[in-house]
Amino acid sequence: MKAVSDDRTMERLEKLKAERNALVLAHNYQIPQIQDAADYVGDSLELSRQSAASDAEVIVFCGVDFMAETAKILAPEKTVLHPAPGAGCPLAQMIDVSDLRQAKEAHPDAAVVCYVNSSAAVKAESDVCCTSSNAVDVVNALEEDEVLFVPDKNLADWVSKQTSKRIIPWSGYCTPHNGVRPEEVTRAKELHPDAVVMVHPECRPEVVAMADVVTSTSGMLRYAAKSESREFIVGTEMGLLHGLQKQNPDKRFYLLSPALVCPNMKQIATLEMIVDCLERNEPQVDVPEPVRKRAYAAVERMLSIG
Ligand code: CIZ
Repeated sequence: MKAVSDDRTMERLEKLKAERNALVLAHNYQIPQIQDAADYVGDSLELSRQSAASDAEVIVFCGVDFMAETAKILAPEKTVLHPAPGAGCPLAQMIDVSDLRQAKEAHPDAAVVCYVNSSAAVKAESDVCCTSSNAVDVVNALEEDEVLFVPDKNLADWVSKQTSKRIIPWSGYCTPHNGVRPEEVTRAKELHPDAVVMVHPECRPEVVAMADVVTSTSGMLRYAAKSESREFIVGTEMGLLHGLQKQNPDKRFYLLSPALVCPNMKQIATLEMIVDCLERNEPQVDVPEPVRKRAYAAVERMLSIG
């Protein structure tokens, strides 16, 4: 049941949004209350594109830090607010610019492809960015036969199985996705024998090999909507279950593993946090212009590939 205080907070939020010409964006992994209050819910790239396309002056980005940074990279003229500035992405933190520069020196002929789960500084040091839904297309569109793929080793493995190019993986991983074990897939299939198993390519290769569908969060939403199946085992962060269930009330969704919880995504824990950052006009996301321009080039190149 919704509390009266929730309604009051929503009223304050709507008033502030109108006064500030603000848009609230929430990632698919946010808690249900934040997803329901947002103007748009989606994956990081969809949301960043949304922020660039909108005529809002202020964007409140509910997600982890690299996502809010990507919005700022694509929409530098806007004020981008991040209600939980301490909400980082451990995967993005598994690579830094000096390590990447060293790897580039060790592989001078390789193109550098960075997953969107990376800092603006790492994007700026890369040739092109990718998401989990376009990684194979991005890699195949490059002239180079060798690709330094950073920072997710599991996504790199997934891509390497679908390209003839030599993929040099980084060693990073997403803790919740990498935490799913093959035995959990076996058990979930026993419990729900008619369910389709959908997993994110950030899962380990052994888990990916057992899935029926391997795709991004938005890919899972699209797949579940058009599929004739009534039941799905979901191998991505638990926040996506809210969107899946909301869009498909007649279908059933089961979380593959209790490991699939990202504590950083849950740092935006109340609507008040969004109201508060709009009232204070902070914390603001800042990306230094020289870094932003180079990171923008890597993102733009990905967008031109499609
Ligand atoms: O790019 C995103 O939003 C992430 C982290 C995952 C996905 O598959 O949407």
